Amino acid sequence: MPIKIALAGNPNSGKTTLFNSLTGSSQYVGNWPGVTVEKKEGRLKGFKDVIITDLPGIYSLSPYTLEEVVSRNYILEERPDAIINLVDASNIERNLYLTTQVLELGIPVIVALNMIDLVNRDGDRIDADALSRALGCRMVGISALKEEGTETLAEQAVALARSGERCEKPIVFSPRVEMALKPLADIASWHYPAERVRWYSVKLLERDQKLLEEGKLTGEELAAAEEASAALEREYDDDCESIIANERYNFITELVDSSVIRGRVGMSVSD
Ligand code: BGO
Repeated sequence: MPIKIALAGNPNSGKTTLFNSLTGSSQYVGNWPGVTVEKKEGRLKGFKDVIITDLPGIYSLSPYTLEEVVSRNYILEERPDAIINLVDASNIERNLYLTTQVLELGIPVIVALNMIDLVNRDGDRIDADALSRALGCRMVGISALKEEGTETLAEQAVALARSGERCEKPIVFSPRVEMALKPLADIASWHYPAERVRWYSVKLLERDQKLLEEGKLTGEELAAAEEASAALEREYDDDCESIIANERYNFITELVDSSVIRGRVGMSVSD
């Protein structure tokens, strides 16, 4: 069985550039089943038995756009051996939003901080070790355009896929949200393998339509999940999807503040 590695990232994060660099001429292009979204796969250069699948560019793993649905279905159903999450390091704050979700899927993840050449050009510095510790996953700085760091990324991604080593889940949410997630994790653990419980408990709290449509949960479990979401919403006077999104952004803001050193005072890394 070949090793499967998926490439996930925001639109414009450099996925096409990286995919071309990693696979060279061994690419095949088709469509994802049933939809007119392009599917690209290729063999990783230098590795006979490793297939890279380029997922559509996405900002989130919500079930709202075709690209999001295609990406999450592939990850949840095909279970790649590892995910390379490509992050535009010159726009790190926005890109890490997807990262916090990818890390919940229970699949080994390596984050590739792309466009490091732009970050360096601007005199900014990213403390990748601090980011890696806080996110609980491996991290490699690369420039897909200049093909710098891409060999190291490929080697580390393959090693990760072979080892099956899953990341430690980062502490993203507040104690109150964690409290709401606890009974949902108990419910999810009846239906899903342990490594996927985090993903499904967050999705249950958000009343994710695709998950509810799966029809795996009993009426009693659905009622308990609804009560957990409704209680949190009453306290926050906000809907669960927004509560979760806000907490992700708060976590990322703090993380970026403590791990990105700006070369030009008053400028953000993306300027
Ligand atoms: C244009 N460094 C730099 N500096 N740029 C990069 C890097 C990197 O490491 N990686 C990618 N880019 P895609 P998605 C462009 O096309 O791979 C650039 O959507 C231009 N085009 O070259 O397409 C890459 O697949 C005119 O830039 O991303 C591309 O994820 C002027 O990031 C862009 C300037 O890369 C998006 C840039 C006509």
